[in-house]
Amino acid sequence: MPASNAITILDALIIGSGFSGIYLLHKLRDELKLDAKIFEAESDIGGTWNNNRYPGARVDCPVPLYAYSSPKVWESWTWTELYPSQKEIKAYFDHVDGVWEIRKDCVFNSRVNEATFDECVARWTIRTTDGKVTMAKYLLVAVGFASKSYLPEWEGLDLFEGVVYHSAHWPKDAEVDVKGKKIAVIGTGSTGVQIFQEWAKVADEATIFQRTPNLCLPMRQEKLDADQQVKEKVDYVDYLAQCATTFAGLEYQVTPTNTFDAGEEEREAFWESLYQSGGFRFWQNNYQDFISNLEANQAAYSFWARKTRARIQDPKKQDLLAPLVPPHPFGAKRPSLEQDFYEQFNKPNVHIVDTESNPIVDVTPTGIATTDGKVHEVDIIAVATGFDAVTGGLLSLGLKDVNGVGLDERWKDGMSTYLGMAVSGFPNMFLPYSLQAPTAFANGPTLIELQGDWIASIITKMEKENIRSVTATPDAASAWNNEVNTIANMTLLPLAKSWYMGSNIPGKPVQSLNYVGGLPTYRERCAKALDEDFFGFAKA
Ligand code: N01
Repeated sequence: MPASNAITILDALIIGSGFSGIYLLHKLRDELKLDAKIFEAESDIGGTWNNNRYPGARVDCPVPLYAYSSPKVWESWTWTELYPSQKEIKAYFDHVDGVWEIRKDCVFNSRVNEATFDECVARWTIRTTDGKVTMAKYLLVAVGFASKSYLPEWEGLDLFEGVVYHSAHWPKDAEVDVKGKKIAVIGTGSTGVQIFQEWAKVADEATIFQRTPNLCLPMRQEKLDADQQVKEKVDYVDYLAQCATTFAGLEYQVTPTNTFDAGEEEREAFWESLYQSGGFRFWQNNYQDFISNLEANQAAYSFWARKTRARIQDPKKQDLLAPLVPPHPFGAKRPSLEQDFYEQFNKPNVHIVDTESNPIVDVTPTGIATTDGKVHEVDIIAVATGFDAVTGGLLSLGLKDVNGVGLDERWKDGMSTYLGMAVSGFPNMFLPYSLQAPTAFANGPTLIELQGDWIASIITKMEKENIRSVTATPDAASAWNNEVNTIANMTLLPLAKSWYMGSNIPGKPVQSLNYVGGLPTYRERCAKALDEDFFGFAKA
Protein backbone atom coordinates (compact mmCIF):
# COMPACT_ATOMS: atom_id res chain seq x y z
CA MET A 1 0.00 0.00 0.00
CA PRO A 2 1.16 3.58 -0.62
CA ALA A 3 2.01 6.11 2.09
CA SER A 4 -1.04 7.08 4.12
CA ASN A 5 -1.68 10.40 2.31
CA ALA A 6 -1.24 8.97 -1.19
CA ILE A 7 -4.17 7.95 -3.35
CA THR A 8 -4.34 4.29 -4.29
CA ILE A 9 -5.27 3.76 -7.93
CA LEU A 10 -7.03 0.53 -8.92
CA ASP A 11 -9.03 -0.80 -11.82
CA ALA A 12 -11.64 -2.30 -9.53
CA LEU A 13 -12.44 -2.00 -5.86
CA ILE A 14 -14.57 -4.68 -4.27
CA ILE A 15 -16.23 -3.97 -0.93
CA GLY A 16 -16.62 -7.11 1.17
CA SER A 17 -14.87 -10.48 1.26
CA GLY A 18 -17.78 -12.90 1.55
CA PHE A 19 -18.77 -15.42 -1.10
CA SER A 20 -19.45 -12.74 -3.74
CA GLY A 21 -16.47 -10.46 -3.06
CA ILE A 22 -14.08 -13.41 -3.23
CA TYR A 23 -15.59 -14.68 -6.47
CA LEU A 24 -15.33 -11.22 -8.04
CA LEU A 25 -11.71 -10.80 -6.98
CA HIS A 26 -10.89 -14.14 -8.55
CA LYS A 27 -12.71 -13.28 -11.79
CA LEU A 28 -11.45 -9.71 -12.20
CA ARG A 29 -7.89 -10.24 -11.03
CA ASP A 30 -7.12 -13.76 -12.27
CA GLU A 31 -9.21 -13.91 -15.47
CA LEU A 32 -9.57 -10.28 -16.59
CA LYS A 33 -6.10 -9.35 -15.27
CA LEU A 34 -7.40 -6.17 -13.68
CA ASP A 35 -5.73 -4.51 -10.74
CA ALA A 36 -8.41 -5.34 -8.16
CA LYS A 37 -8.56 -5.33 -4.39
CA ILE A 38 -11.06 -6.05 -1.66
CA PHE A 39 -11.72 -3.65 1.20
CA GLU A 40 -13.07 -5.62 4.14
CA ALA A 41 -14.40 -3.90 7.26
CA GLU A 42 -13.62 -6.92 9.45
CA SER A 43 -10.26 -8.53 10.14
CA ASP A 44 -10.69 -11.62 7.98
CA ILE A 45 -12.42 -13.04 4.91
CA GLY A 46 -15.74 -14.88 5.00
CA GLY A 47 -18.34 -12.11 5.18
CA THR A 48 -21.46 -13.41 6.88
CA TRP A 49 -19.60 -16.61 7.81
CA ASN A 50 -16.92 -14.60 9.54
CA ASN A 51 -19.38 -12.37 11.38
CA ASN A 52 -22.12 -14.83 12.34
CA ARG A 53 -20.29 -17.13 14.73
CA TYR A 54 -23.06 -17.55 17.29
CA PRO A 55 -23.58 -21.01 18.84
CA GLY A 56 -25.21 -23.46 16.46
CA ALA A 57 -24.63 -21.36 13.33
CA ARG A 58 -24.82 -23.49 10.20
CA VAL A 59 -25.93 -23.22 6.62
CA ASP A 60 -29.30 -24.47 5.45
CA CYS A 61 -28.45 -25.17 1.82
CA PRO A 62 -26.65 -28.48 1.30
CA VAL A 63 -23.11 -28.99 0.03
CA PRO A 64 -21.63 -29.34 -2.52
CA LEU A 65 -24.20 -26.83 -3.79
CA TYR A 66 -23.36 -24.29 -1.11
CA ALA A 67 -19.83 -23.83 -2.45
CA TYR A 68 -17.99 -22.56 -5.51
CA SER A 69 -18.45 -24.66 -8.62
CA SER A 70 -14.80 -24.37 -9.70
CA PRO A 71 -13.16 -27.83 -9.82
CA LYS A 72 -9.93 -26.21 -8.66
CA VAL A 73 -11.69 -25.40 -5.39
CA TRP A 74 -13.74 -28.56 -4.82
CA GLU A 75 -11.30 -31.20 -6.05
CA SER A 76 -9.10 -30.65 -2.99
CA TRP A 77 -11.82 -30.08 -0.39
CA THR A 78 -13.89 -32.55 1.64
CA TRP A 79 -17.01 -31.73 3.66
CA THR A 80 -17.96 -33.55 6.84
CA GLU A 81 -21.67 -32.69 6.95
CA LEU A 82 -24.41 -32.11 4.40
CA TYR A 83 -25.28 -28.80 6.14
CA PRO A 84 -21.90 -27.64 7.49
CA SER A 85 -21.38 -25.54 10.59
CA GLN A 86 -20.06 -21.98 10.51
CA LYS A 87 -16.67 -23.30 11.70
CA GLU A 88 -16.44 -25.67 8.75
CA ILE A 89 -17.46 -22.97 6.28
CA LYS A 90 -14.87 -20.66 7.79
CA ALA A 91 -12.26 -23.39 7.24
CA TYR A 92 -13.56 -23.71 3.66
CA PHE A 93 -12.78 -20.02 3.13
CA ASP A 94 -9.21 -20.71 4.31
CA HIS A 95 -9.07 -23.44 1.71
CA VAL A 96 -10.43 -21.11 -0.99
CA ASP A 97 -7.74 -18.63 0.00
CA GLY A 98 -5.17 -21.39 -0.43
CA VAL A 99 -6.40 -22.02 -3.98
CA TRP A 100 -7.18 -18.49 -5.19
CA GLU A 101 -4.83 -16.42 -2.95
CA ILE A 102 -7.53 -14.07 -1.81
CA ARG A 103 -6.10 -12.61 1.40
CA LYS A 104 -3.07 -11.13 -0.35
CA ASP A 105 -5.37 -8.68 -2.13
CA CYS A 106 -7.61 -7.87 0.82
CA VAL A 107 -7.21 -4.77 2.90
CA PHE A 108 -8.72 -5.69 6.27
CA ASN A 109 -10.24 -3.37 8.88
CA SER A 110 -11.01 -1.03 6.03
CA ARG A 111 -14.52 0.39 6.27
CA VAL A 112 -15.83 2.44 3.33
CA ASN A 113 -17.76 5.53 4.37
CA GLU A 114 -17.95 7.53 1.14
CA ALA A 115 -17.83 6.90 -2.59
CA THR A 116 -18.39 9.45 -5.34
CA PHE A 117 -18.11 9.18 -9.12
CA ASP A 118 -16.32 11.86 -11.12
CA GLU A 119 -17.71 11.86 -14.66
CA CYS A 120 -14.73 13.86 -16.03
CA VAL A 121 -12.28 11.08 -15.28
CA ALA A 122 -14.87 8.28 -15.10
CA ARG A 123 -13.50 7.07 -11.79
CA TRP A 124 -14.91 6.35 -8.36
CA THR A 125 -13.21 8.00 -5.40
CA ILE A 126 -13.64 5.84 -2.34
CA ARG A 127 -12.86 6.92 1.21
CA THR A 128 -12.49 4.74 4.26
CA THR A 129 -12.92 5.62 7.92
CA ASP A 130 -9.14 5.56 8.43
CA GLY A 131 -8.81 8.49 5.98
CA LYS A 132 -7.43 6.54 3.02
CA VAL A 133 -8.48 7.51 -0.50
CA THR A 134 -8.73 5.09 -3.41
CA MET A 135 -9.71 5.66 -7.03
CA ALA A 136 -11.10 2.89 -9.21
CA LYS A 137 -12.91 2.64 -12.51
CA TYR A 138 -15.23 -0.06 -11.20
CA LEU A 139 -16.90 -0.29 -7.81
CA LEU A 140 -18.28 -3.66 -6.79
CA VAL A 141 -20.41 -3.53 -3.66
CA ALA A 142 -20.37 -7.06 -2.26
CA VAL A 143 -21.54 -6.43 1.30
CA GLY A 144 -24.11 -9.20 1.33
CA PHE A 145 -27.66 -9.10 2.62
CA ALA A 146 -26.89 -9.37 6.33
CA SER A 147 -24.16 -6.89 7.13
CA LYS A 148 -26.23 -4.45 9.18
CA SER A 149 -27.68 -5.95 12.32
CA TYR A 150 -30.99 -4.82 13.80
CA LEU A 151 -31.47 -4.19 17.51
CA PRO A 152 -34.88 -2.95 18.68
CA GLU A 153 -34.87 0.16 20.87
CA TRP A 154 -35.00 -1.50 24.26
CA GLU A 155 -33.83 0.47 27.24
CA GLY A 156 -31.50 -1.13 29.75
CA LEU A 157 -29.53 -3.55 27.58
CA ASP A 158 -26.33 -1.84 28.66
CA LEU A 159 -27.33 -2.17 32.32
CA PHE A 160 -27.95 -5.91 32.14
CA GLU A 161 -25.68 -7.56 34.71
CA GLY A 162 -25.38 -10.86 32.89
CA VAL A 163 -23.96 -11.67 29.45
CA VAL A 164 -25.75 -10.28 26.38
CA TYR A 165 -24.76 -10.52 22.73
CA HIS A 166 -26.45 -9.82 19.42
CA SER A 167 -26.02 -12.87 17.20
CA ALA A 168 -24.16 -10.86 14.54
CA HIS A 169 -21.62 -9.52 17.06
CA TRP A 170 -20.69 -12.69 18.87
CA PRO A 171 -17.24 -12.46 20.46
CA LYS A 172 -14.55 -14.18 18.44
CA ASP A 173 -12.80 -16.29 20.98
CA ALA A 174 -15.12 -16.36 23.97
CA GLU A 175 -17.13 -19.55 24.35
CA VAL A 176 -20.31 -18.66 26.22
CA ASP A 177 -20.76 -21.45 28.74
CA VAL A 178 -24.47 -21.85 29.47
CA LYS A 179 -24.12 -24.88 31.74
CA GLY A 180 -25.89 -24.20 35.02
CA LYS A 181 -27.27 -20.90 33.67
CA LYS A 182 -30.65 -19.43 32.86
CA ILE A 183 -30.60 -18.36 29.22
CA ALA A 184 -32.92 -16.35 27.00
CA VAL A 185 -33.00 -16.17 23.23
CA ILE A 186 -34.97 -13.26 21.75
CA GLY A 187 -36.22 -13.92 18.24
CA THR A 188 -37.24 -17.04 16.35
CA GLY A 189 -35.76 -16.43 12.92
CA SER A 190 -33.16 -18.87 11.58
CA THR A 191 -30.64 -17.49 14.05
CA GLY A 192 -32.81 -17.71 17.16
CA VAL A 193 -33.85 -21.26 16.29
CA GLN A 194 -30.25 -22.35 15.80
CA ILE A 195 -28.99 -20.81 19.05
CA PHE A 196 -31.91 -22.10 21.08
CA GLN A 197 -31.61 -25.61 19.68
CA GLU A 198 -28.03 -25.69 21.01
CA TRP A 199 -28.45 -23.93 24.32
CA ALA A 200 -31.65 -25.65 25.41
CA LYS A 201 -29.68 -28.90 25.55
CA VAL A 202 -27.20 -27.55 28.08
CA ALA A 203 -28.65 -24.66 30.07
CA ASP A 204 -30.38 -25.03 33.42
CA GLU A 205 -33.39 -23.07 32.25
CA ALA A 206 -33.95 -22.01 28.64
CA THR A 207 -36.56 -19.51 27.47
CA ILE A 208 -37.26 -18.39 23.94
CA PHE A 209 -39.01 -15.07 23.34
CA GLN A 210 -41.20 -15.57 20.30
CA ARG A 211 -43.23 -12.89 18.52
CA THR A 212 -44.02 -14.91 15.40
CA PRO A 213 -43.69 -18.68 15.05
CA ASN A 214 -41.07 -19.84 12.58
CA LEU A 215 -42.47 -22.58 10.36
CA CYS A 216 -39.35 -24.74 10.64
CA LEU A 217 -38.71 -27.76 8.47
CA PRO A 218 -36.63 -30.79 9.36
CA MET A 219 -33.06 -30.43 8.15
CA ARG A 220 -32.27 -34.19 8.04
CA GLN A 221 -28.58 -33.54 8.62
CA GLU A 222 -26.14 -36.19 7.34
CA LYS A 223 -22.52 -36.98 8.10
CA LEU A 224 -20.58 -37.15 4.84
CA ASP A 225 -18.05 -39.81 4.01
CA ALA A 226 -14.76 -38.67 2.44
CA ASP A 227 -14.38 -41.71 0.12
CA GLN A 228 -17.94 -41.36 -1.05
CA GLN A 229 -17.28 -37.71 -1.95
CA VAL A 230 -14.27 -38.70 -4.03
CA LYS A 231 -16.52 -41.02 -6.05
CA GLU A 232 -19.25 -38.38 -6.41
CA LYS A 233 -16.82 -35.73 -7.65
CA VAL A 234 -16.76 -37.49 -11.03
CA ASP A 235 -20.28 -36.14 -11.55
CA TYR A 236 -19.91 -32.74 -9.84
CA VAL A 237 -19.50 -30.68 -13.02
CA ASP A 238 -22.73 -32.01 -14.54
CA TYR A 239 -24.57 -32.03 -11.24
CA LEU A 240 -23.74 -28.41 -10.40
CA ALA A 241 -24.50 -27.25 -13.94
CA GLN A 242 -27.87 -29.02 -13.82
CA CYS A 243 -28.78 -27.48 -10.44
CA ALA A 244 -27.88 -24.02 -11.76
CA THR A 245 -30.69 -24.37 -14.34
CA THR A 246 -33.42 -24.73 -11.70
CA PHE A 247 -35.59 -21.97 -10.24
CA ALA A 248 -33.58 -21.70 -7.01
CA GLY A 249 -30.30 -23.36 -7.99
CA LEU A 250 -31.20 -26.41 -5.95
CA GLU A 251 -31.45 -30.09 -6.77
CA TYR A 252 -35.22 -29.89 -7.06
CA GLN A 253 -37.86 -27.69 -8.66
CA VAL A 254 -41.36 -26.58 -7.87
CA THR A 255 -43.78 -29.40 -8.77
CA PRO A 256 -45.58 -28.33 -11.97
CA THR A 257 -49.13 -29.16 -10.84
CA ASN A 258 -51.60 -27.41 -8.56
CA THR A 259 -52.40 -28.52 -5.03
CA PHE A 260 -56.02 -29.39 -5.56
CA ASP A 261 -55.37 -31.26 -8.82
CA ALA A 262 -54.35 -34.07 -6.51
CA GLY A 263 -56.83 -35.89 -4.29
CA GLU A 264 -56.46 -35.65 -0.53
CA GLU A 265 -54.68 -38.97 -0.14
CA GLU A 266 -52.22 -38.20 -2.93
CA ARG A 267 -51.53 -34.73 -1.50
CA GLU A 268 -50.87 -36.10 1.96
CA ALA A 269 -48.49 -38.74 0.59
CA PHE A 270 -46.69 -36.09 -1.47
CA TRP A 271 -46.30 -33.72 1.48
CA GLU A 272 -45.18 -36.59 3.68
CA SER A 273 -42.45 -37.46 1.18
CA LEU A 274 -41.28 -33.81 1.01
CA TYR A 275 -41.29 -33.53 4.79
CA GLN A 276 -39.40 -36.79 5.22
CA SER A 277 -36.81 -35.92 2.56
CA GLY A 278 -35.98 -32.81 4.55
CA GLY A 279 -34.31 -29.52 3.69
CA PHE A 280 -36.41 -26.92 1.90
CA ARG A 281 -38.30 -29.43 -0.22
CA PHE A 282 -41.60 -28.75 1.54
CA TRP A 283 -41.14 -25.11 0.53
CA GLN A 284 -39.34 -25.17 -2.83
CA ASN A 285 -40.42 -28.54 -4.22
CA ASN A 286 -44.09 -28.14 -3.30
CA TYR A 287 -47.01 -27.68 -5.71
CA GLN A 288 -46.61 -24.70 -8.06
CA ASP A 289 -49.50 -22.75 -6.48
CA PHE A 290 -48.14 -23.17 -2.94
CA ILE A 291 -46.82 -19.60 -2.82
CA SER A 292 -49.58 -17.93 -4.86
CA ASN A 293 -52.87 -19.55 -3.78
CA LEU A 294 -53.85 -18.88 -0.19
CA GLU A 295 -56.16 -21.89 0.08
CA ALA A 296 -53.44 -24.21 -1.25
CA ASN A 297 -50.89 -22.65 1.07
CA GLN A 298 -53.19 -23.10 4.07
CA ALA A 299 -53.75 -26.76 3.23
CA ALA A 300 -49.98 -27.29 3.18
CA TYR A 301 -49.70 -25.33 6.41
CA SER A 302 -52.25 -27.63 8.08
CA PHE A 303 -50.14 -30.63 7.13
CA TRP A 304 -47.04 -28.96 8.57
CA ALA A 305 -48.86 -27.95 11.77
CA ARG A 306 -50.09 -31.54 12.30
CA LYS A 307 -46.58 -32.93 11.86
CA THR A 308 -45.04 -30.30 14.11
CA ARG A 309 -47.66 -30.40 16.86
CA ALA A 310 -47.18 -34.16 17.07
CA ARG A 311 -43.59 -33.50 18.15
CA ILE A 312 -44.59 -31.18 21.02
CA GLN A 313 -46.29 -32.59 24.11
CA ASP A 314 -47.65 -29.51 25.90
CA PRO A 315 -50.83 -28.19 24.18
CA LYS A 316 -50.00 -24.58 25.14
CA LYS A 317 -46.59 -24.88 23.55
CA GLN A 318 -48.18 -26.55 20.51
CA ASP A 319 -50.48 -23.56 20.09
CA LEU A 320 -47.61 -21.10 20.27
CA LEU A 321 -45.08 -22.94 18.12
CA ALA A 322 -47.42 -24.43 15.53
CA PRO A 323 -50.84 -22.79 15.89
CA LEU A 324 -53.85 -24.28 14.13
CA VAL A 325 -54.42 -21.00 12.31
CA PRO A 326 -51.43 -20.03 10.13
CA PRO A 327 -49.60 -16.98 11.51
CA HIS A 328 -48.73 -16.03 7.90
CA PRO A 329 -48.63 -17.86 4.58
CA PHE A 330 -46.00 -20.60 4.53
CA GLY A 331 -42.89 -19.34 2.75
CA ALA A 332 -43.98 -15.69 2.82
CA LYS A 333 -41.57 -15.36 5.71
CA ARG A 334 -38.39 -17.39 5.54
CA PRO A 335 -38.73 -20.83 7.11
CA SER A 336 -35.70 -22.35 8.82
CA LEU A 337 -34.27 -25.80 9.01
CA GLU A 338 -34.13 -27.43 12.44
CA GLN A 339 -32.77 -30.67 13.81
CA ASP A 340 -34.45 -31.14 17.20
CA PHE A 341 -35.75 -27.65 17.95
CA TYR A 342 -39.29 -28.75 18.73
CA GLU A 343 -38.23 -31.65 20.95
CA GLN A 344 -36.46 -29.20 23.27
CA PHE A 345 -39.85 -27.92 24.39
CA ASN A 346 -40.76 -31.31 25.85
CA LYS A 347 -38.35 -30.70 28.72
CA PRO A 348 -39.68 -29.07 31.90
CA ASN A 349 -36.86 -26.53 31.98
CA VAL A 350 -37.54 -25.22 28.44
CA HIS A 351 -40.03 -22.37 28.12
CA ILE A 352 -41.55 -20.04 25.59
CA VAL A 353 -42.69 -16.45 26.16
CA ASP A 354 -45.17 -15.06 23.68
CA THR A 355 -44.01 -11.52 22.90
CA GLU A 356 -46.83 -11.02 20.42
CA SER A 357 -49.30 -10.95 23.35
CA ASN A 358 -46.81 -9.49 25.83
CA PRO A 359 -44.17 -7.45 24.02
CA ILE A 360 -40.77 -6.85 25.55
CA VAL A 361 -40.71 -3.50 27.35
CA ASP A 362 -37.08 -3.29 28.32
CA VAL A 363 -34.15 -5.14 29.78
CA THR A 364 -33.55 -4.79 33.51
CA PRO A 365 -30.27 -5.53 35.30
CA THR A 366 -31.49 -9.07 35.96
CA GLY A 367 -33.77 -10.01 33.09
CA ILE A 368 -36.30 -9.16 30.39
CA ALA A 369 -39.45 -7.20 31.26
CA THR A 370 -42.66 -7.79 29.31
CA THR A 371 -45.89 -5.78 29.20
CA ASP A 372 -47.70 -8.20 31.51
CA GLY A 373 -45.50 -6.85 34.32
CA LYS A 374 -43.25 -9.89 34.54
CA VAL A 375 -39.48 -9.75 34.65
CA HIS A 376 -38.02 -12.96 33.26
CA GLU A 377 -34.83 -13.37 35.28
CA VAL A 378 -31.90 -14.71 33.24
CA ASP A 379 -28.09 -14.88 33.28
CA ILE A 380 -27.41 -14.83 29.54
CA ILE A 381 -29.32 -13.26 26.64
CA ALA A 382 -28.82 -13.95 22.94
CA VAL A 383 -30.46 -11.22 20.89
CA ALA A 384 -31.42 -12.75 17.55
CA THR A 385 -33.49 -9.90 16.13
CA GLY A 386 -31.96 -10.06 12.69
CA PHE A 387 -30.85 -7.48 10.19
CA ASP A 388 -31.75 -4.39 8.25
CA ALA A 389 -31.55 -7.02 5.57
CA VAL A 390 -30.48 -6.67 1.95
CA THR A 391 -30.17 -2.87 1.83
CA GLY A 392 -28.89 -1.89 5.30
CA GLY A 393 -25.21 -2.62 4.59
CA LEU A 394 -25.34 -1.03 1.13
CA LEU A 395 -26.89 2.18 2.46
CA SER A 396 -24.30 2.62 5.19
CA LEU A 397 -21.40 3.11 2.74
CA GLY A 398 -21.98 6.77 1.87
CA LEU A 399 -22.50 6.03 -1.84
CA LYS A 400 -23.34 9.16 -3.85
CA ASP A 401 -24.75 9.49 -7.36
CA VAL A 402 -23.24 11.65 -10.12
CA ASN A 403 -25.09 14.68 -8.73
CA GLY A 404 -23.73 14.10 -5.23
CA VAL A 405 -27.04 12.80 -3.88
CA GLY A 406 -26.70 9.93 -1.41
CA LEU A 407 -28.20 6.55 -2.24
CA ASP A 408 -30.01 6.66 1.12
CA GLU A 409 -31.66 9.94 0.09
CA ARG A 410 -32.46 8.62 -3.40
CA TRP A 411 -34.14 5.56 -1.90
CA LYS A 412 -35.84 7.05 1.11
CA ASP A 413 -39.30 6.39 -0.40
CA GLY A 414 -38.46 3.21 -2.29
CA MET A 415 -35.56 1.36 -3.84
CA SER A 416 -34.98 0.72 -7.50
CA THR A 417 -32.26 -1.02 -9.50
CA TYR A 418 -31.71 -2.46 -12.93
CA LEU A 419 -31.36 -6.26 -12.77
CA GLY A 420 -30.59 -5.91 -9.07
CA MET A 421 -27.04 -5.06 -10.05
CA ALA A 422 -26.98 -1.47 -11.32
CA VAL A 423 -28.47 1.81 -10.11
CA SER A 424 -29.21 4.76 -12.38
CA GLY A 425 -26.88 7.66 -11.61
CA PHE A 426 -24.19 5.31 -10.26
CA PRO A 427 -22.00 4.50 -13.27
CA ASN A 428 -19.69 1.49 -13.24
CA MET A 429 -21.08 0.36 -9.88
CA PHE A 430 -22.34 -3.21 -9.68
CA LEU A 431 -24.10 -4.94 -6.81
CA PRO A 432 -23.79 -8.71 -6.52
CA TYR A 433 -26.11 -10.59 -4.16
CA SER A 434 -28.17 -7.55 -3.40
CA LEU A 435 -31.72 -6.26 -3.76
CA GLN A 436 -34.16 -6.95 -6.62
CA ALA A 437 -32.24 -10.09 -7.60
CA PRO A 438 -33.16 -13.70 -6.68
CA THR A 439 -30.94 -13.30 -3.58
CA ALA A 440 -33.14 -14.82 -0.85
CA PHE A 441 -34.77 -17.26 -3.25
CA ALA A 442 -31.72 -18.96 -4.67
CA ASN A 443 -28.78 -20.96 -3.46
CA GLY A 444 -26.27 -18.20 -2.64
CA PRO A 445 -23.17 -19.38 -4.55
CA THR A 446 -25.25 -20.22 -7.65
CA LEU A 447 -26.58 -16.68 -7.89
CA ILE A 448 -23.22 -15.17 -6.95
CA GLU A 449 -21.50 -17.01 -9.80
CA LEU A 450 -24.24 -16.04 -12.27
CA GLN A 451 -23.93 -12.38 -11.29
CA GLY A 452 -20.14 -12.49 -10.95
CA ASP A 453 -19.82 -13.94 -14.46
CA TRP A 454 -22.20 -11.29 -15.79
CA ILE A 455 -20.28 -8.46 -14.12
CA ALA A 456 -17.02 -9.85 -15.47
CA SER A 457 -18.56 -10.04 -18.96
CA ILE A 458 -19.89 -6.51 -18.94
CA ILE A 459 -16.52 -5.19 -17.76
CA THR A 460 -14.74 -7.23 -20.44
CA LYS A 461 -17.03 -5.76 -23.08
CA MET A 462 -16.43 -2.25 -21.78
CA GLU A 463 -12.69 -2.70 -21.82
CA LYS A 464 -12.74 -4.21 -25.31
CA GLU A 465 -14.89 -1.41 -26.72
CA ASN A 466 -13.06 1.34 -24.85
CA ILE A 467 -16.16 2.40 -22.98
CA ARG A 468 -15.44 4.70 -20.06
CA SER A 469 -18.68 4.21 -18.20
CA VAL A 470 -22.11 2.62 -18.29
CA THR A 471 -25.04 3.59 -16.14
CA ALA A 472 -28.48 2.04 -15.91
CA THR A 473 -31.09 4.24 -17.59
CA PRO A 474 -34.02 5.45 -15.45
CA ASP A 475 -36.38 3.68 -17.91
CA ALA A 476 -34.61 0.35 -17.53
CA ALA A 477 -34.60 0.70 -13.74
CA SER A 478 -38.27 1.59 -13.73
CA ALA A 479 -39.14 -1.41 -15.93
CA TRP A 480 -37.11 -3.73 -13.70
CA ASN A 481 -38.73 -2.30 -10.60
CA ASN A 482 -42.14 -2.98 -12.14
CA GLU A 483 -41.19 -6.53 -13.02
CA VAL A 484 -39.87 -7.21 -9.51
CA ASN A 485 -42.99 -5.83 -7.84
CA THR A 486 -45.48 -7.31 -10.28
CA ILE A 487 -44.12 -10.81 -9.75
CA ALA A 488 -43.96 -10.37 -5.96
CA ASN A 489 -47.57 -9.17 -5.95
CA MET A 490 -48.64 -12.36 -7.70
CA THR A 491 -47.38 -14.29 -4.66
CA LEU A 492 -48.38 -14.37 -1.01
CA LEU A 493 -45.14 -12.63 0.08
CA PRO A 494 -46.73 -9.22 0.73
CA LEU A 495 -49.07 -10.84 3.28
CA ALA A 496 -46.31 -11.39 5.84
CA LYS A 497 -44.32 -8.90 7.84
CA SER A 498 -40.81 -9.95 7.07
CA TRP A 499 -37.36 -8.91 5.96
CA TYR A 500 -38.29 -10.16 2.47
CA MET A 501 -40.45 -7.03 2.20
CA GLY A 502 -38.36 -4.73 4.40
CA SER A 503 -41.21 -4.68 6.90
CA ASN A 504 -39.11 -5.99 9.80
CA ILE A 505 -37.47 -2.56 10.17
CA PRO A 506 -39.58 0.32 11.47
CA GLY A 507 -39.85 3.08 8.84
CA LYS A 508 -38.20 1.13 6.00
CA PRO A 509 -40.09 1.35 2.68
CA VAL A 510 -42.15 -1.81 2.23
CA GLN A 511 -41.48 -3.49 -1.12
CA SER A 512 -40.19 -6.80 -2.37
CA LEU A 513 -36.44 -6.80 -1.82
CA ASN A 514 -36.04 -9.86 -4.01
CA TYR A 515 -36.76 -10.85 -7.57
CA VAL A 516 -39.01 -13.88 -7.26
CA GLY A 517 -39.10 -14.78 -10.94
CA GLY A 518 -36.46 -17.50 -10.51
CA LEU A 519 -32.93 -17.96 -11.80
CA PRO A 520 -33.75 -19.05 -15.39
CA THR A 521 -35.76 -15.90 -16.18
CA TYR A 522 -33.30 -13.75 -14.29
CA ARG A 523 -30.45 -15.23 -16.33
CA GLU A 524 -32.30 -14.36 -19.55
CA ARG A 525 -32.86 -10.76 -18.48
CA CYS A 526 -29.18 -10.39 -17.61
CA ALA A 527 -28.09 -11.96 -20.89
CA LYS A 528 -30.21 -9.48 -22.87
CA ALA A 529 -28.23 -6.56 -21.43
CA LEU A 530 -25.04 -8.13 -22.76
CA ASP A 531 -26.33 -9.54 -26.01
CA GLU A 532 -28.16 -6.38 -27.08
CA ASP A 533 -25.31 -3.91 -26.83
CA PHE A 534 -25.69 -2.83 -23.20
CA PHE A 535 -29.50 -2.95 -23.28
CA GLY A 536 -30.80 -0.79 -20.41
CA PHE A 537 -27.52 1.08 -19.98
CA ALA A 538 -26.33 4.48 -21.23
CA LYS A 539 -22.71 4.45 -22.38
CA ALA A 540 -20.15 7.23 -22.15
O1 N01 B 1 -33.36 -12.67 11.62
P1 N01 B 1 -34.93 -12.67 11.33
P2 N01 B 1 -32.34 -13.91 11.64
N1 N01 B 1 -39.55 -7.93 19.80
O2 N01 B 1 -35.25 -11.28 10.88
C1 N01 B 1 -37.74 -11.05 16.21
C2 N01 B 1 -30.34 -15.82 7.24
N2 N01 B 1 -29.81 -16.79 8.17
O3 N01 B 1 -31.04 -13.39 12.05
O4 N01 B 1 -40.83 -12.52 13.22
C3 N01 B 1 -39.56 -9.26 19.71
O5 N01 B 1 -35.34 -13.78 10.47
C4 N01 B 1 -38.52 -11.32 14.96
O6 N01 B 1 -39.89 -11.44 15.26
P3 N01 B 1 -41.00 -11.29 14.06
C5 N01 B 1 -31.69 -16.31 6.80
O7 N01 B 1 -31.92 -15.94 5.48
C6 N01 B 1 -29.52 -17.99 7.68
O8 N01 B 1 -32.90 -15.05 12.39
O9 N01 B 1 -40.59 -10.04 13.31
N3 N01 B 1 -39.05 -9.97 18.71
C7 N01 B 1 -37.86 -12.62 14.50
O10 N01 B 1 -38.34 -13.73 15.17
C8 N01 B 1 -32.59 -15.57 7.73
O11 N01 B 1 -33.92 -15.48 7.30
C9 N01 B 1 -29.07 -18.95 8.51
O12 N01 B 1 -42.27 -11.17 14.74
C10 N01 B 1 -38.46 -9.26 17.73
C11 N01 B 1 -36.41 -12.37 14.88
O13 N01 B 1 -36.41 -11.36 15.89
C12 N01 B 1 -31.89 -14.25 7.84
O14 N01 B 1 -30.51 -14.57 7.87
C13 N01 B 1 -28.89 -18.72 9.85
C14 N01 B 1 -38.37 -7.86 17.75
C15 N01 B 1 -35.56 -11.92 13.72
O15 N01 B 1 -35.54 -12.92 12.77
C16 N01 B 1 -32.21 -13.47 9.08
O16 N01 B 1 -32.28 -14.39 10.18
C17 N01 B 1 -29.19 -17.49 10.33
C18 N01 B 1 -38.96 -7.19 18.83
N4 N01 B 1 -38.97 -5.84 18.92
C19 N01 B 1 -29.64 -16.53 9.49
N5 N01 B 1 -37.74 -7.45 16.64
C20 N01 B 1 -28.78 -20.24 7.90
O17 N01 B 1 -29.12 -21.24 8.39
C21 N01 B 1 -37.42 -8.57 15.96
N6 N01 B 1 -37.85 -9.65 16.61
C22 N01 B 1 -28.10 -20.20 6.60
